[in-house]
Amino acid sequence: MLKIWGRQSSSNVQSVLWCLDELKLDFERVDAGFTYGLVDSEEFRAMNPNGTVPVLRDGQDSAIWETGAILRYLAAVYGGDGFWPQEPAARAQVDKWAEWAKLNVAGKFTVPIFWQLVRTAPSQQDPVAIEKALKILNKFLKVADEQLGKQAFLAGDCLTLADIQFGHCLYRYFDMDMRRADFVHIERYYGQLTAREAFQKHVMFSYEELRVLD
Ligand SMILES: N[C@@H](CCC(=O)N[C@@H](CS)C(=O)NCC(=O)O)C(=O)O
Repeated sequence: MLKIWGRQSSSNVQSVLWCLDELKLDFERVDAGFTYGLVDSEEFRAMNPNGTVPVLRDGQDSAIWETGAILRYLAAVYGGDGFWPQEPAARAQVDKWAEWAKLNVAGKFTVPIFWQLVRTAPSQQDPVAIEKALKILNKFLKVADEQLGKQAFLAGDCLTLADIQFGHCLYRYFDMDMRRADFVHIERYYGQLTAREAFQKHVMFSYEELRVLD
């Protein structure tokens, strides 16, 4: 059976759990990281020398780490052609959006915005830096908004791996107490994602255990 290590409050873990569930795969999850520990143990470091989550094992000797690699592995082995096309040119159309979302949306949202607003005590937050980070994020969200104005999902008419890499950030983006620009197509898309059981179960998960207070 597929086995994944990682706490449910990790956005990277959430994207893998969401993917596993969309692909209707059975898996076992082991809590790890943050207050759940385990990541500094010898056994865990033998699987992932970085001590980060998620980590996936699918029967092989070597575990897989790096969220993008795990997602691509699951998509290639268990995903259908709509989710992750076999043909390289068609696959690249999905992959470019997946890579783009990981770098430009998850990357420009998680640490500069989510960490500032949730994982930093209010007295230590830097509103100028947050404002600047939002401006940068909005530049990329505008690209997604335009794309989603043309089609239902980021890379076409059905859910693909690109939506997992992009969409998993949106629960926190819409749930957090912050200023949001008016992106009507992203709002429509987010509404669609929140209707999916797998998204509700794995992505719409409380992040309160991460909150730092004064
Ligand atoms: N580039 C890695 C980053 C992994 C990462 O930093 N994971 C965070 C959780 S989102 C982590 O392990 N944090 C330490 C912890 O939870 O103890 C990936 O995409 O998988």
